[in-house]
Amino acid sequence: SELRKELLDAFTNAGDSFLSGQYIADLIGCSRTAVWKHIEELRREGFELEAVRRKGYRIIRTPEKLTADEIRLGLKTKFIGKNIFYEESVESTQKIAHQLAYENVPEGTVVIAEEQISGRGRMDRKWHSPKYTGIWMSLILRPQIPLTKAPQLTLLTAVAVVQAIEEMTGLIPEIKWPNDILINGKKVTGILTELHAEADRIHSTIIGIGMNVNQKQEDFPNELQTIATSLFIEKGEVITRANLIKHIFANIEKLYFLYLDEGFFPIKLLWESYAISIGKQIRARTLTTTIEGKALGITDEGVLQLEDQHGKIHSIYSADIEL
Ligand code: BTX
Repeated sequence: SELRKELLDAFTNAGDSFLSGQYIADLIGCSRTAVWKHIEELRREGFELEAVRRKGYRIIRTPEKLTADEIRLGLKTKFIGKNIFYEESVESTQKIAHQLAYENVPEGTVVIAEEQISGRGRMDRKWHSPKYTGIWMSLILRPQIPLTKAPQLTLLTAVAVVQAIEEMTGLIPEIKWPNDILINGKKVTGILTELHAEADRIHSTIIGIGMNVNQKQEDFPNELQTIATSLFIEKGEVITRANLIKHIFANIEKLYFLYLDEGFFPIKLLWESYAISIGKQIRARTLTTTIEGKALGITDEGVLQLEDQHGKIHSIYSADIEL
């Protein structure tokens, strides 16, 4: 907003000096309480502010941005992330990536936003994507594979993300089939794979990755309090998002080349080594029905196999899993 811009300009001009609450209030024409609210909002977005009685406020640190330059520096991939579209605020990075995919941008193009106003999950569910604290991005890939194999890319991406988290934090996340990445039982990342196809050929896959990085517990809305977590909450340290993204890109590319050369089998083995549901009693809610049984594993295609109490084996292509 305009007020926000004025406020940030004032802090910029002040440099290392403090701005008093009254000064700010006069400047932007609002009450002291409103000033305090603006300051709190800046904090939520990752600004670090020092507040000293009778002196006022000053900015000590601005939030880390995810601009293309930030990510390109030191990026060692051949094609993933070489072409980056960076936005401050978007409805959904998926939407933009779909548009770009139609325009035939090069494979490996990524759309990244600091904030999504209507980030989405599967089946039109919402994905909470607050400013500066997470990684909200969509990657365009164009593998020459039949449509039925597209879900394998979700599993491949999950492995790449888990390994990136491990490399950056030492935390070891678990994967809940098909697309949830959990730490201590709470969701830290969601993956959404969407497609453009012609007949039975994939034109583009758009892989959306939503990752909670530096949120504090109170940054999550009520309905996510018990089910969501961030790397900051689990590790107790602020994580540099740009570095994490570089790890994710490198890992996806490595696994993708492996996948194109040797097929899904090596990916499947890696995926199973991180999966929590395998061998356990689970409940799978599909669009039409709910099946309970033991998760036997995934097929070479990436389809979940569930054995019910009568010994019948069900192939689950898409569902929500309860452990
Ligand atoms: P999903 O359908 O498996 O999960 C959605 C559910 O997860 C929601 O209904 C809610 O309960 C929970 N949830 C919502 N936001 C969060 C969050 N920040 N952390 C943890 N849990 C949450 C998962 O769908 C796939 C999400 C993909 C998101 C990426 S972000 C970049 C790209 N753009 C976009 O609009 N979506 C993708």
